[in-house]
Amino acid sequence: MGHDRQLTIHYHRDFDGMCAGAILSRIRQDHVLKDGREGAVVCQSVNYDQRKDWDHFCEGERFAIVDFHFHPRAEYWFDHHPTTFLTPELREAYAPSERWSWDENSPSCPPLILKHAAHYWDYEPSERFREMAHWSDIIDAARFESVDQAVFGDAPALRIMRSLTVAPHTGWVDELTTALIDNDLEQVACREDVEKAHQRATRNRDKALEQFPATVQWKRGGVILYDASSNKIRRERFAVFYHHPEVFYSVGVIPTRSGFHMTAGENPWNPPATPLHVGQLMETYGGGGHRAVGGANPESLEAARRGAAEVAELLVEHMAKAESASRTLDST
Ligand SMILES: [Mn+2]
Repeated sequence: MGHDRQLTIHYHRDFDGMCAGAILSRIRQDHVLKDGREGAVVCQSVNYDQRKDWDHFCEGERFAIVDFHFHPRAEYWFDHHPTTFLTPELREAYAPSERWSWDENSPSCPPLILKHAAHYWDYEPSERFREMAHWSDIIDAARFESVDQAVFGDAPALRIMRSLTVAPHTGWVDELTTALIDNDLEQVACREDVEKAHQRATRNRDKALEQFPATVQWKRGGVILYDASSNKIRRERFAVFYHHPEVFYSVGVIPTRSGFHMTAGENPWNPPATPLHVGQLMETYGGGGHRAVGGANPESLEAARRGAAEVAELLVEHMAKAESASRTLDST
């Protein structure tokens, strides 16, 4: 049945996806090689462009997918994204099994693989895999203890995360993921190429922090609006909350490879007392997201700017209403 053929583990190219790929790779090698059915296991990142021809994804090959969309031909599949099913038919095709698991309540992918492996394959995770799961939850769900940790954190996981923003070539994440199969985060973070990339990334971060204030359009009622669409500036995801820790919401415009993106989110370190569902708000603009963070990709820069400004105004209104409601409650 061709079981001697190579199994390719396709993983989402971000920190938790890489850890998920490495962990599944190690588990398969440890626990399935024993029964002699498994050939080599290789980790290869997958990207959003590959969704276009999803039906024919890796046709005729043996593959697994982690931290990315469900595929019915995947030999193993693990994900935590609520948006994992590309069609209702694909949703129908999924049922939890010994080889597939989906848990949209998991903050990241590695913990759900470890849980699954303990349950089905009697797998006892090593300390280094527990460490990867721990940091994956923090990084993927933006559960940093402070904005300082998010921006300046120096733990090995955070150094790797930051180095990914300046990957020297496309195959690099595969190299790091392969290294994580047999090494801990500290060992991978101390690789010369990771250290070099990390130094470059921190210089970019410092520049981004410096350039952020000039992008601010206005700040009012606990909401800040910025326009970081210029291709002449560096961007840092949490620069807005580093400079403006007192705001409840940020709304901005940023460039992407395929146009402009409007993004809105709660301040994770100063969340609003009565939050609005930001993802639902973004559905009006053809986008989506979670309660705390969402985005959309309007057709033009102008539309993105207009949309962002509208969303920001709506959030100001919401905050004002929420505040007057709580004042009314206080006085009764
Ligand atoms: Mn991911």
